[in-house]
Amino acid sequence: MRGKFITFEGGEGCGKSTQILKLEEKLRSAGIDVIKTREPGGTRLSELIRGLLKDEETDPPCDRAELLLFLAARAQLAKNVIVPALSEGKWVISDRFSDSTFAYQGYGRGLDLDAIKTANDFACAGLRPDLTLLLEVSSETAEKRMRAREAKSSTSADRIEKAGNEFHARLRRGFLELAAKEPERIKRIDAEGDIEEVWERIWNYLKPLV
Ligand code: Z5A
Repeated sequence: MRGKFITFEGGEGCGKSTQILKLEEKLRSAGIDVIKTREPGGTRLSELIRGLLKDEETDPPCDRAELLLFLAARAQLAKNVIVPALSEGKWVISDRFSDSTFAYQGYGRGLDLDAIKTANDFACAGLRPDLTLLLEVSSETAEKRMRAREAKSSTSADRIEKAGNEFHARLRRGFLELAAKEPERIKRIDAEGDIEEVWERIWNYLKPLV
């Protein structure tokens, strides 16, 4: 039986990576064979592309090049990791997938949404998540979490994180429009509150599937 493909989406600092770790642990303890991955990334080539996308030293990609790099990373991940795992009955949970491209490159950068859809369908051969959890926090909460993390790990904001408030506001609105178009697949999760509170809300959606 085909496994389930679950993706987590949202703006930076919404807490996806933290909640994905909890889900991975929970699924394993329920005896489910699960693979956790992230986008861009998840294969050697896709991780190299991730490095290019985040690099600030060389010439930054123009908007179309950025889109194509995200899609190249996804094509490799979908073909070599996600599709084989699902067909072996494994569950795959991914930190971001196609909805991020519509939100960031479509609503954020302003690239044509129909063109993105065509290119994205080609890149991942029509692979779509069974369920997407969209984690929502206010921009103030996201900012606070990002600053706390930077202070803890002495990292600084990358090229996309530094794209400006207007860009981030557009992509947040984009995620909401995507959720409104596909309410069956994309579930909006209130991600305000502490880690355990958010986890409870997520688990409520997933418990019946498990
Ligand atoms: N991108 C794109 O443009 N197009 C695409 O097609 C794709 C991606 C696939 C990937 O960056 C970038 O690529 C991203 C979108 C773009 N751009 N940006 N900017 P990434 O993978 O490096 O990072 P990210 O996906 O944006 O996520 P993140 O910044 O790592 O944040 P997060 O995963 O949502 O949050 P977190 O790491 O779980 O939590 C952040 C901090 O908050 C951390 O210190 C936690 O301990 C803390 N935290 C988490 N939850 C809580 C709660 N509930 N309370 C308090 N503190 C919390």
